[in-house]
Amino acid sequence: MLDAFSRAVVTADSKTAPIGGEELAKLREFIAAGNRRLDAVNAIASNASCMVSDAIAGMICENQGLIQAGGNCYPNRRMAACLRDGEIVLRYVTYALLAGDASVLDDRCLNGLKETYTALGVPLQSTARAVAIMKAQAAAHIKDQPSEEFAGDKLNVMGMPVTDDRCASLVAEASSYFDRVIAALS
Ligand SMILES: CCC1=C(C)/C(=C/C2=NC(=C\c3[nH]c(/C=C4\NC(=O)[C@H](C)[C@H]4CC)c(C)c3CCC(=O)O)/C(CCC(=O)O)=C2C)NC1=O
Repeated sequence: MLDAFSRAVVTADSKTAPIGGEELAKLREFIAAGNRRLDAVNAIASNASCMVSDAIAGMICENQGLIQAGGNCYPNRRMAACLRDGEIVLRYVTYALLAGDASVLDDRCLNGLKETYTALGVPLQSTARAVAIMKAQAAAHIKDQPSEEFAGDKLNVMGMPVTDDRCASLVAEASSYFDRVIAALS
């Protein structure tokens, strides 16, 4: 498992090169935006259980066969496993965002997941749909702009200090981790 710093070291070492100007500039940027990153991580972590239950509920709403006999979210034991998996995925995406590197997500969550799901008959597309919903939720929470329309009485605005671009680069980075999960299941 790597983070932005150890990644720079491993990359430089593989080229037997010193840490150069470009890598240092990237790390300087990583440090300068460090508090934003922590706020982004906190915005997701603080809303995680609501995000997961909403994403799984949304996925099932769109495909109700999942909770009927023969569906992979039936009976309750499988429903619980599905909710747990949603939580696992979101947790590892949050770790990756904290580290600024996808390796923790790849190594500890995605490695072998598609094979496990295929063996158990867990529908990959439905899982990808739930992950896509979490991606949209995470973007809204990092921007601290969850929509009233979707959140209803569960609306939770963190009240973080807001930058002009509403942390666009962190939104993009978090989105790339969700895309990585979807790609691993495709
Ligand atoms: C740390 C990393 C890690 C991951 C990622 C993980 C996933 C994981 N999900 C599993 C099962 C499962 N996963 C699901 C998930 C779903 N079913 C659906 O229809 C939905 C589309 C979807 C939820 C989004 C279900 C229903 C099972 C149980 C399948 C079964 O036992 O028949 C299993 C098999 C063992 C078990 O049931 O606990 C594993 C290993 N375990 C881990 O340790």
